[in-house]
Amino acid sequence: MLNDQLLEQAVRALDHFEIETPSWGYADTGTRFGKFFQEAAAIDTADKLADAGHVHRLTGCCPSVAVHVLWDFSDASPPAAVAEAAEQHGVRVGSINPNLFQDQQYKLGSFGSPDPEAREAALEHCVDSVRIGQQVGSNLVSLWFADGTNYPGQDSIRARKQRFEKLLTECHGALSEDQMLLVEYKPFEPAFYHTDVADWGMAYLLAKKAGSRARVLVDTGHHYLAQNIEQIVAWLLDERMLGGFHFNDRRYADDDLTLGSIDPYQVFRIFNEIHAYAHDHGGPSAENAYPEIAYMVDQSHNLKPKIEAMIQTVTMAQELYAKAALVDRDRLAGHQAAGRIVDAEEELRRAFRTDVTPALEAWRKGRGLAACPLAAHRESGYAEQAAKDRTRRRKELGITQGASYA
Ligand code: AOS
Ligand code: ZN
Ligand code: ZN
Ligand code: ZN
Repeated sequence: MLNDQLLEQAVRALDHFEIETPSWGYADTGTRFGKFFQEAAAIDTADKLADAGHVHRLTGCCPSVAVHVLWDFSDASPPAAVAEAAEQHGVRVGSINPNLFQDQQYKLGSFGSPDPEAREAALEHCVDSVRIGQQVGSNLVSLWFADGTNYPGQDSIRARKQRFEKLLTECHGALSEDQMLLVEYKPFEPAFYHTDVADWGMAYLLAKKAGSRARVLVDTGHHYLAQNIEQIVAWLLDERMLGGFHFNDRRYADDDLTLGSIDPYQVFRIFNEIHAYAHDHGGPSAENAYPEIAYMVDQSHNLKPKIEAMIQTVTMAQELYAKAALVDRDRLAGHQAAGRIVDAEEELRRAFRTDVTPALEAWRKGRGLAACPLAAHRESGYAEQAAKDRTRRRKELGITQGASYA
């Protein structure tokens, strides 16, 4: 049950919890087998920012938008214009995501490629991305590498590691003082024999070697099924190397389903580690004890309506974050010290079971927001209007659905 004190505790936790939504989550995406188009899907960067602004207006906790250098910037859409469009829609540009996987020259990899020209192009693109960040006032550059090999013997695993060390350090050297570099790991796909940055340990090592402003990015979908993600989070927190998250859920691997749709308890356990860390570093009311973590969504909704899927994910994240804030840390510590295993686990389960809806509603009310962002979105008619406008614009521009124009 949520008594007044717990309600207050949950509401306070939400105050510092901001979630970045990705520009690519608003456009037509699919799987490698095909795309199913949505009339309301964003056509260009301006549409994506408008949709992100709409999500932020409804949820009150998504003030920034992750952008993709290749998909969101062009001559027609330079950094200054993107930043301005974001501002117009009530959001700001968040993490900058270079694209090191689509160009033909990256067939054998980017930072890890045996081809010096490909490596040079990759580094140049990353340094350009760092500069874009500086131009738009974003302090996060987020790196994900598709690099790896498909067959045993294809390339030297150690040589590739060394190439990564060198280029990441060079990329780090381009950062300004307030910029951070995030290094994301993924066990497989698109490389299927070995992936250069395959797990948190490799990302940790590379980030450490790159420089003092590099951290590890944990994408919740990038683990083998049996892996204990909250342990990874706990270790990275303890080493002060946790830079951020990419939220999504999965039944198998990188399925990019909406957060908590398959296993909400997993997400709760991750948040539990973050609240526990903050508690140990300043007590329950010390808000500045929370480490700086970039909470970002990385999902590709090819069947669910895009904005609805985003709102579901954001509100699910808030719900689970609030629940995890309800764990009684002192009581838990007592159970742990005395070896009361069942009571310790029950402390977590009690928090997980608690219905935090009144806390979410109170938090939203305090900000003049509707109690249920999803219902408010449906009532707004935004998606229907976007479908109409964007269908008309596609006709006028003579472009086919699914194409994305920056
Ligand atoms: C790919 O699997 C990673 O999750 C990336 O973080 C992300 O999907 C990509 O950078 C989007 O372009
Ligand atoms: Zn990701
Ligand atoms: Zn992924
Ligand atoms: Zn994913």
